[in-house]
Amino acid sequence: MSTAIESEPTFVDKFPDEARVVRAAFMSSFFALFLGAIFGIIQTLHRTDVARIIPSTDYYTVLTAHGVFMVISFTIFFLVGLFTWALTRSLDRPLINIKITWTWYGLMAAGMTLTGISILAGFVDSIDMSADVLYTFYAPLQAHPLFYAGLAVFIVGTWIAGADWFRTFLAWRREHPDERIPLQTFMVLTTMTMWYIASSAVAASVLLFLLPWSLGFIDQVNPTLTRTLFWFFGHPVVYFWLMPAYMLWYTVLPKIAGGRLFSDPLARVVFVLFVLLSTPVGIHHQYLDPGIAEGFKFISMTNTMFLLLPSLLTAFTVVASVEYGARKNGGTGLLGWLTNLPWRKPAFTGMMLAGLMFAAGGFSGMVNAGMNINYLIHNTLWVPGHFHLTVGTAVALTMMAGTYWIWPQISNKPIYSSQIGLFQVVLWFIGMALMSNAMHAQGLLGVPRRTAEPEYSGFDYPTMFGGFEELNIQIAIGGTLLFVSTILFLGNLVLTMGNPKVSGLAEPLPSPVSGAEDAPKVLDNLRLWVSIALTLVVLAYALPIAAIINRGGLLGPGVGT
Ligand code: HAS
Ligand code: CU
Repeated sequence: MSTAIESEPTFVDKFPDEARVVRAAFMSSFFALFLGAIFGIIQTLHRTDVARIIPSTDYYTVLTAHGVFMVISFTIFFLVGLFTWALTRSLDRPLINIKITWTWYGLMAAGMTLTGISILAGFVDSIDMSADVLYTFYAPLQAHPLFYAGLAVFIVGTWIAGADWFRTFLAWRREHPDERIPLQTFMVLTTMTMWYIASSAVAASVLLFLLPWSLGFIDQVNPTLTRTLFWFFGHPVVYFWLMPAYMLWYTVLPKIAGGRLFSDPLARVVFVLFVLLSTPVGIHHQYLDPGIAEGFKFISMTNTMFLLLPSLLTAFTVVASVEYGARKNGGTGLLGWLTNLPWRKPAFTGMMLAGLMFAAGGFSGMVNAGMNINYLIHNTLWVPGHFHLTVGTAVALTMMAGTYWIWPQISNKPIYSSQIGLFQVVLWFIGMALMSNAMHAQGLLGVPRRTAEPEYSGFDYPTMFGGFEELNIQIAIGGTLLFVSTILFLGNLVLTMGNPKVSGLAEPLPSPVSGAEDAPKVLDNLRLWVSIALTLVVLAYALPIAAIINRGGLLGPGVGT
C-alpha cells in the first residue's frame, strides 16, 4: 500500500468537514433502512399468513412505518449525502458555509424524528397519537399534527440543502466564469430544480389543508384536491429517489467497469428531460379517481409515455459505457465482453443487478401508465411489485452498492468484507426476483394491496404452482432474503467503521469519452428549462385543479360551492 504522500488524496483528505456531513447523512439513511427492514419483514410474513406477530389492527402502523422510513428517510438522507459529496467533489471547492450545511441536516433529522415518533406512537395504546396514513398521506386519512409538522420541517431542510448547493455553485461560477458546469453538479442542480417544483404542491397541501385540519382549525378538506396535490408531488418524488442512482450509474459505474462515461451531453439531456417532464404526469396515479375528467387523464398518459425516453436513453448510455470498459479490458464478441467485467466487486455487481431489475420495473411502469390496462392492476399487489423493482431495487440496491465504493472515499476505511458485500447484493437480487415477480402475479389474480389479510374466507385460489398460496410462499421467502441481505449490508458497514484508517484508497473519476465540450451550451441554461417546465405544469394541472375546486370547493363539498 502506498503512503499518504505519494498517493492521491481521497475526498475526506481534501474536504474533511463535508465528508463528516456526508457520513452523518448516510448514517441517518441507514438507520432508517434498518427500521424499515424490521417493519418490512413483519409485514411480509403477516400478509402471507406465515407468522403474525402483530394484531391485524396494527398492520397500517407497520405499513406506514415501512413506507415512510424506506422511501422518505432512507432514500432522501442518502440523496443529500451523495449530492453533498458530488457537488463538492466535482466543483473541487468546499461548501460556502458548513454551519448552514449542518443546519439543514439538523432540520431534516429533527423533522424526521418527529414524524417517526408520531408513527411509532401508533403501537402504544396508552398514547393518544397515531399517524396510520401510509406514505401517501392524503385525505381522508388523518394523522396527528406532529406527523405533518415533522414532514414540513424535513422538507424545509431539503430546500435549504438545495439553496446551500446552488449558492456554492454560484460562488464557483464567479471563480470560473467560462467553464461548463461539471456533470455531477449539473445533476445536483437539475434534480433540485425538479424537487422545488414538485415539493411546492405537497407543502401547500400540508400547510394549507392537512395540518390545519388535523389541528382542528378547519372541519373538512376536499379529498380530491389533497390527492391531486399529493400526486403532483408523488410522481416526481420517484425521480428524486432515482436520480442519485442515475448519478452513480453515469459517473461511478463506468469507472468501476474500467471504462469511461460514453456521453456527457446525453447525460445532460436526460436530466433536463426529467426537469421538464417529471411533474405534469402525476394524474397517472388517479386514472380511477372520479372527479377528474378523462381528457386530463389522457394528457397525463401521453406525457408519461414521453417520460420513458430519458430512462431508455439511460439504459443505452450506461450499458454502452460499461461495454466500453469491458472492451478496453480485452472483451470481445457480441456478448463475450460481459465476462471482462469486475463481477467480484460488490459495487459493480450490485449496480448492474439493480439496472437489470430496473428494466423489468420500467416495463411494469409502462403497463401501469396505460389508462386502460391500469384498470386491471390499480390497487392490486401488482403496484407494490412494480415499486419494489424501481425504488426497492434500482434505487435501494444501487445505494447499497454505491456505498461499498464511496464509503472508503469519505472515511479512508476499506470495506470490511467484499465477499459479504457480493453475497449481500446477489441475495437482494434473488430475494427481490422472488418477491416482486410473485407480487405482480398475485396482482393479476386480483389480490389487493394494502390489506392485512388478503386471503379472505372463500377467496380460494388453487394451491398449485402459480396459485395464490404458492405465490405467498415466494413472497415470504423473498421478503426474508431481503431482510437478511439488509442486515448483512448494515453489519458489513458497522464492521467497516471499526476498521483502522489507511491511505491509498482514492479512486478518481475519469472524464467521459464525449465530454462537456460536445454538449450544446443551451443545456446548461437552467432558467430556460425551468420556464418550460412550469409552463407544462400549468398546462397539465391548471384546468383539472380549477375543476376540482369548482365542483368540491377549496375545503370540500358544502363550502365554497
Ligand atoms: Fe412508477 C406507481 C408509472 C418509474 C415508483 N411507481 C408507482 C408507485 C411507486 C412508484 C412507489 O402510470 C406506487 C405509488 C402508490 O403507492 O400508489 N413508474 C411509472 C412509469 C415509470 C415509473 C411509466 N416508479 C418509477 C420509478 C419509481 C417508481 C423510477 C421509483 C424510484 N408508476 C407508474 C404508474 C403508477 C406507478 C402509472 C400508478 C399505478 C397505480 O395504478 O396505482 C417510468 O419512469 C419507467 C421508465 C423505465 C424504463 C426502464 C429503462 C431501463 C434501464 C435499465 C438499464 C440497465 C442497466 C444495466 C443499467 C423504461 C434504465 C443493464 C445490465 C444488463 C446486464 C443488461
Ligand atoms: Cu407515477
